Amino acid sequence: MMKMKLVKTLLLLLCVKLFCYAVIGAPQTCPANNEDKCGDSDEWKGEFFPDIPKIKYEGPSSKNVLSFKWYNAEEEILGKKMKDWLRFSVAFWHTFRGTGADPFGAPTKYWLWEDGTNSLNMAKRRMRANFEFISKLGVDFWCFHDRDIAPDGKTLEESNANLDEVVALAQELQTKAKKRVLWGTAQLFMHPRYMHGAATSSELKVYAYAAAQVKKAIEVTHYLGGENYVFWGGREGYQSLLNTDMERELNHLARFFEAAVAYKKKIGFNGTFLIEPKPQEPTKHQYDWDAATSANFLRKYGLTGEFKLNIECNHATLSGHSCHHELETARINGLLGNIDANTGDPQVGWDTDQFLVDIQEATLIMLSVIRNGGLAPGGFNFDAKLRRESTDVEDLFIAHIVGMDTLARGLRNAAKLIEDGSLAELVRKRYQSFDTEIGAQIEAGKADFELLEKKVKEWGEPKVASAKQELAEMILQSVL
Ligand code: XLS
Ligand code: NI
Ligand code: NI
Repeated sequence: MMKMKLVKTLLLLLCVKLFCYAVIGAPQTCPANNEDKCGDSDEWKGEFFPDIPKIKYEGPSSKNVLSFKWYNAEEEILGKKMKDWLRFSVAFWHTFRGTGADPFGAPTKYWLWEDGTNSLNMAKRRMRANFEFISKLGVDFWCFHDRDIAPDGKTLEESNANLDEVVALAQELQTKAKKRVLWGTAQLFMHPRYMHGAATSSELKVYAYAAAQVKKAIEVTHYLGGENYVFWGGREGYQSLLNTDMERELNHLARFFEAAVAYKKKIGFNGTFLIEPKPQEPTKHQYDWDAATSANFLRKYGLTGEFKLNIECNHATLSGHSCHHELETARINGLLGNIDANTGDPQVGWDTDQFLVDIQEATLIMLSVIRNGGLAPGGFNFDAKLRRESTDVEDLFIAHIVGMDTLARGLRNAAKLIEDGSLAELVRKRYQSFDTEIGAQIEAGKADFELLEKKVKEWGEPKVASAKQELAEMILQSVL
């Protein structure tokens, strides 16, 4: 009897609870250590992340993991708001399609909103989670591949129809949330048809398929008001030169880009086209090896005016350069358009796509960005994932927060370095011998070898000054 009564009471309680859910939506939870924050219900509202408040700036002394210590969106640094220098973007593929699977093991992440399928309904639900996530995080942009946001169909028509359905919802959600697309792209590397490449495939029908897919991806990026469009040539490269006509493949790639430019103009898409260099992985050799190789490709085919580069820091280190080097190479060639913000592991030789946490590296990155006058219409896309072993929903927020704080700190440091001026002075002094009459003649291309030989005879053996490398490092360290 007692038991029956208990069951009845429990059932009643459950009904009341269910009724409440139906009327007021999902319950709001309030972590024990954060009770004082739960008064303001708007901060915690949400269907997917009810345990996470809207992330706010609390300053460097805050111990709240769910707050910014250095990124203060509205604060002005060197005459521009932090949010306008940084233009952060969440990468849909890592944050919402990353499962933690690796070549040795199954997925490790089981997000509550996932139902384990790749259905259209699931795609829509995920899209809603995406906008709740970026709204709580306080980021203005997002980036996507066509196939991350909507399931691939059996035919191109079916894939396009799926994409249209998800994109219509994305458009509605992003308007409501006041968010924007930093860039869109086509996934031309996962499907087996692309095993020999897409635009550089040895198969004509694959080239055509890739063209049709990119055509649609540009259309939906345009529809969503995307500010850029990225070409990452994951399989545009080779595994063996013995079976490869490299010259023909590169010509095909150039024709593909020309056709993309023509189509972009035809439909009135004004976003910037970006090429994302990477030396290898998945191919042994990717044609867009690094910034210099990509710049040369664009120049050879007369495409420099139509494209800029999207520099990814982990790709930079894979090609044997620092991220700073790649950014400077892009910048001095007038090609710095966007940054895929991530980092590799110094002990690991592949694209681990970790969130950037190195403050010194971030300072050098921001030095290039400031010298470039910012990145707009580009920005910082977090092409970064949680590691396999990080499996809490909270980790998704923490990872982005630390990534944003690292770059914000880099921005503050770089501004200090510029305002201090001693590094610039060190560099100026190093080259001051060229600030002379003969130096000016050399730089203007007016000093021939005979003149310089005459001068050497007049001057004798040159006295060579110190490079002051350690001093430069000391100055850099003083702002970290
Ligand atoms: C992979 C690339 C990829 C591009 C978009 O290494 O970084 O994620 O950014 O296709
Ligand atoms: Ni990338
Ligand atoms: Ni990458």
